Amino acid sequence: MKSPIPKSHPRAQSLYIREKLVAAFDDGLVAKEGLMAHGRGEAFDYLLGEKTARSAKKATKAAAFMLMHAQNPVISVNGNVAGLCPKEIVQLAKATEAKIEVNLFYSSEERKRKIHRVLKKNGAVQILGLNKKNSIRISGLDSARRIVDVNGIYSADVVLVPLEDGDRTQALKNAGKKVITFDLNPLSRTAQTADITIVDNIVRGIRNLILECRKNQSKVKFDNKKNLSDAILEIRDNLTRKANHA
Ligand code: PTJ
Repeated sequence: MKSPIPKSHPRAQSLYIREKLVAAFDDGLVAKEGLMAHGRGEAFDYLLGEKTARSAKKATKAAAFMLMHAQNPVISVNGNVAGLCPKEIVQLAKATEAKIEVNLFYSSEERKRKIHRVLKKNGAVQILGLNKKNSIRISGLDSARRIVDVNGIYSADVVLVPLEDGDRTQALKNAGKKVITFDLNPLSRTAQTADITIVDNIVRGIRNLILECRKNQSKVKFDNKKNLSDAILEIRDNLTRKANHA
């Protein structure tokens, strides 16, 4: 179906991203709750001016360094991520030699299979999280996300958990892992608990992360709490600019 959104629309990019997510919902990749999560993300993206902020660029450099220097990096994929950027997930996995693991909050075997299919179609060679024989529990977590692959998240040293609900980041950290996330809400529990939070829309941010991983990275001095405060100040400055032009 042809998109009704004209390219000249001031919020065209956001509206295209929304269309993509809704199409993925219709295809059975995204949970109902994923639509709400997306709405929350849109609100924060609007506050950020729908562009990549300086703080996000800094976090991206730190994340690229961490991923490229990891022993066993894993990218955790949920319904929203599979719906929004399956091709880029595969590109990032190739650039960083990371494993891909499907790990859902609202778990369903059918949705897992659909996500698996979409990742395969986009070039993924190996996808973890489907073979029950390799399942193991991580402690300190009640949701379906506690079931992980023994060769994937369970044994990872660095895990990328984009668009995450609250508890898992802490559980992964308790298990000694470094956690990187994409989260448009700088105040969410995941954003606040991760080692590196990229406060950006994953659709923009993952492309920057892939580019950064393909470069020669140098270690950047990075403090996640400080960077999150910078992201909040960038939102405030953007709102002040908007208010002054209103
Ligand atoms: O597919 P499942 O079953 O694993 O479920 C996935 C969702 C996303 C429904 C689940 O993880 C969830 O409920 O997440 P939350 O608690 O809503 O958290 C998602 C976070 O991602 C929120 O802080 C949103 O602001 C943020 N977010 C939403 N869309 C984007 C985003 N961050 C970056 N880019 C986005 N496009």
